[in-house]
Parts: sequence; C-alpha cells; structure tokens
Amino acid sequence: MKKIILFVLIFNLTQNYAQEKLIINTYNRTSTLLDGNWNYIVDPYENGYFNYRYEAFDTQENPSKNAYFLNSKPSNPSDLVEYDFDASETIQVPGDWNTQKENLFYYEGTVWYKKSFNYSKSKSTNRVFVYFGASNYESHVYLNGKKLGTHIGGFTPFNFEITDLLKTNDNFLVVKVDNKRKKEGVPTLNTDWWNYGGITRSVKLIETSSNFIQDYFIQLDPNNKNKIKGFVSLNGTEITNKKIQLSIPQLQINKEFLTDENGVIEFELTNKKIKYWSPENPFLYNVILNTEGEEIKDQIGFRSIKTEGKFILLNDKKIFLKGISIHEESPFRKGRAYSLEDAKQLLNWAKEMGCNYVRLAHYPHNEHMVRLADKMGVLVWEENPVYWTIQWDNEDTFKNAQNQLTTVINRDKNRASVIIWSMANETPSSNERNIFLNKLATKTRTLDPTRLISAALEQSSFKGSSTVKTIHDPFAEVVDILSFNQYIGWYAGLPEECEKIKWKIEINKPVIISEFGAGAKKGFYGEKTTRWTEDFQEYLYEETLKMIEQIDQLQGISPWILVDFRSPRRPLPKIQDGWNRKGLISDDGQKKKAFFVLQNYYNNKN
Ligand code: GCB
Repeated sequence: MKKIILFVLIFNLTQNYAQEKLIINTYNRTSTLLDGNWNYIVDPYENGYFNYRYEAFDTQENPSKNAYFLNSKPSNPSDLVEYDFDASETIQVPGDWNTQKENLFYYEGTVWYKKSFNYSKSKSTNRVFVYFGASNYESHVYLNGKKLGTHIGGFTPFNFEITDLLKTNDNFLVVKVDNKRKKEGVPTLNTDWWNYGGITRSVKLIETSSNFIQDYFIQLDPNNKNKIKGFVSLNGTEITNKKIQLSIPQLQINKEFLTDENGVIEFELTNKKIKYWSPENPFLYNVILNTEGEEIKDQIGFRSIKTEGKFILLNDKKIFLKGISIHEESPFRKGRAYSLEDAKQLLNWAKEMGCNYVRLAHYPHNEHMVRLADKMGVLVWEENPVYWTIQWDNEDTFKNAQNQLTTVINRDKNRASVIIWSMANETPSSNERNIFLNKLATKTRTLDPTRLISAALEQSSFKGSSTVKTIHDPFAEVVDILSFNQYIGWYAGLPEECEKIKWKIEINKPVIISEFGAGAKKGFYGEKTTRWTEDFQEYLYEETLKMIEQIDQLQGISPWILVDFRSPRRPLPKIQDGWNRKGLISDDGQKKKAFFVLQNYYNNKN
C-alpha cells in the first residue's frame, strides 16, 4: 500500500514535467497552422474546470456538461448548459490577451480557448501532433473532449500526439490557459516585466511518417574543428536497424547509418573544408536527413566557441561581444512579440547599433529570433527564467526550471548563433541556490558540450570598500563566462559616481557586463543630472563605458535595454506610465541620444 501511495505521489509530482518529447525543427515539416481567430471564455473562478465541490472535471469519469473542455451544446431546448464557445467572442492566436482586449489588460487568471477544424491526413499511416510554440503560464490541452496533457512554463514549446483522436470533420481543440503568478513558479511572483497571458506563439498540426525523425544534434566537435558530430533519433514502433541518410551537399557529405535498438544513430564526420559560421560570414549549410518515408531539411552553421583564460574565442579567434539586451516585446503592436517581422525589426536595430551579439532576456524567446540570428550573423545569449527569488529548496520548482532549460536547449541546439546558456538572473547567493544552479549547469553541460554557460550575477564591494567592486559569488567558479549586472549611476548615485569606481575581479575568466542602464523618456531633455532626461541616460552611458574599460577581462557587454518595455513595477505618471524606460529606443520606435553613444562605442571597438 505504502508503495502505491509513494508511486502516486511521485507520479503526481512529476507528471506535469514528464511531457511528450519535443519535436524539433517544426519549420521544415509538413504542418498546418491553427493560428487565427479562436473563441474564448474568461473564467476567473475556474467554473469550467472545477465543479461546485472544487473537484476537477478532468479527473472524473463522467464530467458534467459544464466542463468547458467538452465544448457542450444543449441536446434539446430543455437542456442546461451554461456556456457556449461558438457564441463567445474571438481572440487572435498567437497573441497575448492583455493587449488584444481592453478588459483583460490587467487580468491574471484562466482563459479558455477553442478552435474547431477539419483535417485530412495525406497518408493513412501518418501520425499527427499538435504543437504549441508557447502559452503562458500553465496550459491544459484537450482534443475532442479528451485531455492530451498539461504544460507548465510560459516560454517553451510542447507537443502532444493526436493521431488516434483526430477526425476528418469537426475537431475541437480546447486549451485552458492560466497565467496566475505563483510563489513556486519559474519565474516566481515578482518580475520586472509584464505577465502577458495567452497562447502567445503559433499552434501547428505536424504530420509525420509512422517512424519519424524526432530529434537531431548536428554541430562541430568542440575539440576538433574538422569534425561534425552528433546524433539523430527516431520516434515510432519500428525504429531499430533503420537507414538514416545524412547529407550536406556543399561539403560533399552523403552518408548512410543504421539506427541502434533505441532508434538512434551517433556519428562523426571529418571534413577539412568546413567554412565556419561567424557574424562577418554567417554561412549556413543545407543539411538533409532521409529515412524511409521522410525527408527533413535544416540550415545549420558550424562554428566553435570556447574560452581561454580571459578571452572568448569564436573559431579560435578572440571576439568582443558588442551586445544589447532584448525583451520579447513587439516593436509594432506593444505586446508580446511572436512574428518574424517583430524579430527582424529588433535584430535590425541591434545591427544598426553595431552589435554582433544580443542577450535574449529573461526567458526563451520565440524561435524566429534564433533562426534569424543564424541568418543575420548575430551571436545569442539565451536565458532560463530563473529570476530573482525562486524557491530554491522546492524540488518541484527545480524540475520546472530544469524542464524549461532542457526544452530550450533541445529546440535551439542546432543554431550556430546561440553561444551562451544563461542559468539565471540576479539570484541571491545561498547554499540552496548554489546547489540549484550547479545542478542546472551540470545538466546543461551533459546536454550540450558545445556551448558556454553563464548567469547574470551581481557585483559587490571588495572587502567592504565603497569604491572598489568585485564579484563574490560561488557560482562564478562554475560558469565559463563571468557576467554581472551593475547599475552604478542609476540605482547607486549619479553617473559621476562611475569615475570613482575601481574593479578588482580576481577570477581569470572572460567578463561580460550583462546589464547597465538608465531610464529616459523619449523627448525629455534637460540637465545631464536630471532623472528621466535623454541627457541623463546619455551621460550614464558615457561614464559607464569609460568605467568598465578598466576591467582587464572585459570581453562583452549587453546594456539594458534595446527598447522600452511594459512593467507593472513602473507606475510613475507622465514618465513611465507602466513602462520601464531604460530602452535606447522608445516604445514607439524612436532612438534616444544614448543609442548613438553606444553605436559610436561599437563602431570604434575592435
Ligand atoms: C535588473 C533586472 C532587469 C530589470 C532592470 C531594471 O537588474 O535584471 O530585469 O528590468 O534591472 O530596469 O531595474
């Protein structure tokens, strides 16, 4: 009995994270978008999920008609059904609800989504999956009245197989999306960004053959630049001893492999003619994988990234990361960004400023960003939403954080642009926190030995001095790149403070200043010591850039931030009005004076 209880307990704890394995590269697969108008019902009391005894309908054998996932209709005029998806309003998917519906601007809670569709498979033996790019924060997914599963985390993709539930006509997909912040969540209750709710990225149906290529990792061997290394894995019931053909025509590579008993091939291909991907020449190879019945294509760049003492080496050459931090906020619509056009505008601005690098803060951004960065030659830092104060001693919180990190690594591990996995941002050091982050770092290294690990840490005073700064954090010993945020001149004193500061960083690793900045309202000018003026922000950039030049190990910066972004922590009327104003570009796309200070610095920096 005890054993059964234990099993049930463990199962309950883990089931939210034991989701179906991710299908990667959904860009180049047979797919049908379910984007567009979906019906929605706002459900603050979760009436569609719980009965009046607060028991979840989806755990009951015969749930009442009022379970929203049943998409019920009265069967006769006397029948009592208290909701109707088809008569309810519609909302655009992808997209956050806050900026689409005025009455949902501040809403944090449950909204139900419903999409009806017909579908004919192209081959009767094929399989079909439903894939969500992201949905914030907890999603329960149902097809034709049956639960497919639950996903936790607002910024990572997930999929469920629907082959056996799918009909040719009148399918209905129902999703309960809940964006209530939770203490045990990742992120937790408090963040400096807007908690946009909803199905925020595209939803697709993906059709595959019965034994299909689910996953692959094709990158340069970190220890040998003449070797391409990795694996391909199949999903299906007949995956042993299957032929997989891997070809990279521009390198005259065309090889056949047989899968092992797990449906996996591991390979190493030596080639002395590999053209390396770099910001100056973002060369992508066409990579083609074939199995019986399926062909998958991708565009993959090959490059090496490592550190040596205080240097970062890209393809064995020293590189300084001229960066900028970016939130996933649309430059056009004012809301969560999701489209290729959003990504183009953000990365074009970064390029215009002279960047070769961006920090995608503080959570995984949509896949357009990294795919475009691959094409445009922009290096990328990707980050896990372990932000400020997480419940370090909560095992479930850890699993959640690890699951989100594992998923983004899984999604983006073939992108040459991505060079750094960031474990966390500004987390206070403690024993539990150190164990938590160490475990994340170890996991990351086993999943991906080809990239560097970092975290945005915080600076502190050197031996109690008010003018000498250092990094004093046990996690600094673990990371490959020592990154920290610092706001001298904004949260601590005025910009003139900068010239008094000395840095004493005793660890011989490359240093990146992952954040510095100051708030400025576009069009507000005045004394350079007057808060919120563009002049103050400009002055802070000038002084900070001089100050950090003294750091001998400095190998990159990503100031805070490219564009103003919404945050409920920023209410100051007429200045902030709900926006963090540290952008170098305003929320309506106008460049502030400091943009040009940074542009000038990058243009003159080797
Ligand atoms: C930080 C945080 C960032 C905030 C920023 C600020 O250190 O990492 O999320 O938005 O400061 O503006 O205070």
